[in-house]
Amino acid sequence: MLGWWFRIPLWQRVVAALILGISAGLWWGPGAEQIKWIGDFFIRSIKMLVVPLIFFSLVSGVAAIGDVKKLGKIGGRALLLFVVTGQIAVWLGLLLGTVFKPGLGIDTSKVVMGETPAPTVTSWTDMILSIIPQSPVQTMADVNVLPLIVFALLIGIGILMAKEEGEPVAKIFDSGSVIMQKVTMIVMELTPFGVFALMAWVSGSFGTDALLSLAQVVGLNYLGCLLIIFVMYSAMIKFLAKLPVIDFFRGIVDAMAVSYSTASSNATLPVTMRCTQRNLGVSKSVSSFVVSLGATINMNGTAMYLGLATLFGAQLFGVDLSWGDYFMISITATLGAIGAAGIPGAGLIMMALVFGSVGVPLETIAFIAGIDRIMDMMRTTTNVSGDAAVAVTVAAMTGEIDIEEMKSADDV
Ligand code: DAS
Repeated sequence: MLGWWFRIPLWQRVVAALILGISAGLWWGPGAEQIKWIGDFFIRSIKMLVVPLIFFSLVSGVAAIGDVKKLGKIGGRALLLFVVTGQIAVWLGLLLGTVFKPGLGIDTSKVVMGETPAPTVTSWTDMILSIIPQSPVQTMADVNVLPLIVFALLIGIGILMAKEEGEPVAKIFDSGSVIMQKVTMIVMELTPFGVFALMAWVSGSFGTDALLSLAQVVGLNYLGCLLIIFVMYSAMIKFLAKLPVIDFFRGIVDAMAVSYSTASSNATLPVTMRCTQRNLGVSKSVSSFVVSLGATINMNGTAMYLGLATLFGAQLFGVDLSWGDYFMISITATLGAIGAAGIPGAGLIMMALVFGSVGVPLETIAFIAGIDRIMDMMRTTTNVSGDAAVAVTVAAMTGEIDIEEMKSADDV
């Protein structure tokens, strides 16, 4: 009876759900909140997968790499691409904010100002200590992805170094990884319903009036993200991975749609892994390692946005910024993007870190918090697309990609 439904490629069902959801929300208005639980059900279902999927895939993926030197080669390239693309993203945000000046022309005279925090810089030591899990089990229970990745990496490296004695354990993680991918496929069937409900809630709650009042900063956020996705990542795929750009984007359509509707890199992680492995032929080793790491520390959309938002706040409240401040923003925005968790609203939280580093009033957050979700969706899509782009590029550079396996999205 439902055969016809499953004959439609998932990505087409998801894109249709995205469009129908937005239309339904604009028609229904705030009442669409009543079906938000369907979206929450979907998000909980995929969040359930994050810890076991990362743990089994990453350990199995690292163990499959074969030797620690090769792991270093893959990790080194991935981190270099993360840093370079992150810096380009931050400076793009600063450029857009400087050229278009979105913060001018909004009346802030009635805003009751708290005391603006003195410029601070985040503590490096806390950032470094936070990546070591105190208790691996607690880290899993808290879904603390970065320390979980460190623990899984260490287990994988331990298996590599144990050679034959590590093989029985490697086999357990290999089958665990396959099982988690099958469970992901089952949960993925909920995507069209979750995306429809989430998009109806978002467009019904925010509608057009909230957007119009801050249209310029929303527009610049979308412009910056689209430039990162379709210029920077396309160039990376074309000139570094030397692969067809069209095939890349067709292969990650599902991940882009899920990241846009959930505004969560972590929740999209199972989909990003599936897209890079199944549609783009990236090896499980590179996909599980680079995509997991990327979902946590590679957030170019967030980095660009933090730069743009800081200039928006400085213009809003007449704070003059020097070149030294711009460099400070480029550092703290990068740190903020690395420190931001792959969950909805993470970028909004990190804004306080960047604003504080150059003395921009935190009251700025009050102006943009109301529409942050609309911008977060695009930031997250940019973050996830970047994770996939780096995974494909590193795989192509290290011979860990099977071009024949690269299927069109229709086969998914
Ligand atoms: N929502 C975050 C993510 O999951 C991005 C952000 O808040 O900027 O990537």
